[in-house]
Amino acid sequence: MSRLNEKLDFDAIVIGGGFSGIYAVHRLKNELNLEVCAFEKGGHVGGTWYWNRYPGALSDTESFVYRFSFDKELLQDYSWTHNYLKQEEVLEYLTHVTERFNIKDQFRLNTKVIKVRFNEEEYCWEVTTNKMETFTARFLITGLGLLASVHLPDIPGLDNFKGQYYHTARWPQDAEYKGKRVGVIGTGSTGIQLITKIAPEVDHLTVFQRTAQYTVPLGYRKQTKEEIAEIKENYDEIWETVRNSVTAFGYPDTETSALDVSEEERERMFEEAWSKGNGFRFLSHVFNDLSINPESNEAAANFIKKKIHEIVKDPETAQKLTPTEPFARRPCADKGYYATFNRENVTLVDIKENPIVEVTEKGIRTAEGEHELDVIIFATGFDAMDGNYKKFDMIGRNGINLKDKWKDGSRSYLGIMESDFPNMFMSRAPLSSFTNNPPAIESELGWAIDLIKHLKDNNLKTAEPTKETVDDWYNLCLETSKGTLFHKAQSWIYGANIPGKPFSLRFYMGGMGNYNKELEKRGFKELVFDKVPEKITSL
Ligand code: FAD
Ligand code: NA7
Repeated sequence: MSRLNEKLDFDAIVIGGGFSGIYAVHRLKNELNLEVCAFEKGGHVGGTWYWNRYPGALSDTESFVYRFSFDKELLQDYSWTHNYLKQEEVLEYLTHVTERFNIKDQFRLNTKVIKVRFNEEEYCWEVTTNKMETFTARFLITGLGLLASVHLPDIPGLDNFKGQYYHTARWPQDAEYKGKRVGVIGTGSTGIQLITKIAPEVDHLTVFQRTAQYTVPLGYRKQTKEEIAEIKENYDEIWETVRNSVTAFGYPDTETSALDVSEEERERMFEEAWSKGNGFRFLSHVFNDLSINPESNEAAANFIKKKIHEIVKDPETAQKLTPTEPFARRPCADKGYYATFNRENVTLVDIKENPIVEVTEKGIRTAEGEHELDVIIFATGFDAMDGNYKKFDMIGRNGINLKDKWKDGSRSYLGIMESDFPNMFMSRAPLSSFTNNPPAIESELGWAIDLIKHLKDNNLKTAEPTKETVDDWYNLCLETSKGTLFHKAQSWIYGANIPGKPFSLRFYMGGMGNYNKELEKRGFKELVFDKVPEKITSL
């Protein structure tokens, strides 16, 4: 392996050991032959699937496309048993990938990056870790995670609680909750999985719900060997569909609007989607306009509301579980969430009507009284997309700190680069595509790694977008999001879940197919190469 610049410690430094970090290290090391080092603050690779070990943690992308597509043999050799993957199965898969492609040793675990700085004189990144070591590299790849910066709400009195409390994304292996009085705060995708799983295992479960959720059945089931063999035979076609579709979930797109069909036919199609399962299929692949046309959206929302009232026996509980927002968050899917509220040992507390006042020694006190608990579980989500980018100093040209640059809303070029941050390539960052993640990671980092190859082959030192191209990308993202209803829901997609966070667009909503077309159309022609630092030009 020959180094690009002998003065530097590495050719490339990668931060993060999830899907993104693993993909980046593999391609940089094994295809570009670069010397690579990766830092991961966790004790194992896996990212999301290392941290989120809560009971019931499961992918809601189907198994056949919640994986890398870059290696045909890997696709054929590695298998699965059910149509969705449990947390430990994704973790095993990612561990296998690092071993199979001989990249395990590149990851320095339990090592947190606490500062990065672009050195304009040496055209390199300096990366400092919590071990107070600083390393240099020409390229920096940040796979810090889009849903990885934990959000633990600031509820008064938490320190006084005599029981245990856990956040789902920091779930300890020895967590004790079985047979206990458990309170869960949060009913997003995670809360829905957790609540359904633990309700039969605990003495009593109190669910503190702020916003009622739409969720459809997941349709979790075992897949036969024949079904899996058929998928494997057709993988080329499947990935073609994935890369050209809206959601990249492996389902074909549809041209039919919910308003193109009669009411009876619409109900029949919703019913069919309900029985097949999957939130993304329900939202985006039965009709093409549920997330853009208020009337179509309302038809879908009403269908789910009707289901809630059919499933939940107590009308008051059913009413509390009925959403009032449009059906416009990241869709949830479940294994019997609404029916869980028919259990004798489950209580629903609507904290919009009856707010949490404080955590006491014994439990949670709401405006209407105290709920005694042994365990409190926070399923309260993440400071999504840019949370981890603001946790440490990331210094680009002229001392510009990324958190200052992003203080009114985060920006990027293609979801991958930012002006003033040459040779820094982000994965799943603000203004990347709102899709199934592994194919998006392969698209974004695929483009970035091709660019690194281009720099290497042409003896170029740096590439970066201008502020104008970053603004253009933001404007295109705004344009593509205009029709959608996602801004009508107070979710992490716009940053509404974090107090004080600017409400702003954080995704390219044009779909995977169009995103890939943008990458192809633009290539590298909008970038500036080997920009001379301002200090030198002004001499
Ligand atoms: P992550 O897997 O989040 O990895 C980022 C890593 O960076 C982390 O391990 C973190 O420790 C590390 N890191 C961050 N900052 C630093 C630092 N300063 N120094 C060192 N290390 C650092 N997506 C789907 O498409 N389908 C699904 O079904 C799905 N299910 C999900 C279920 C849950 C419970 C959650 C939380 C997310 C889910 N997601 C799903 C989103 C999921 O995050 C992505 O699919 C994918 O795993 C992201 O991979 P990543 O490598 O980009 O980020
Ligand atoms: P989400 O979807 O952000 O859900 C978090 C939940 O926690 C949601 O119900 C929130 O209510 C609730 N929440 C957040 N803060 C508070 C406070 N302060 N008080 C009460 N309730 C609160 O996170 P998830 O982990 O479920 O899912 C995130 C993604 O990760 C998901 O899309 C999957 O891909 C995995 P709110 O709705 O904001 O009123």
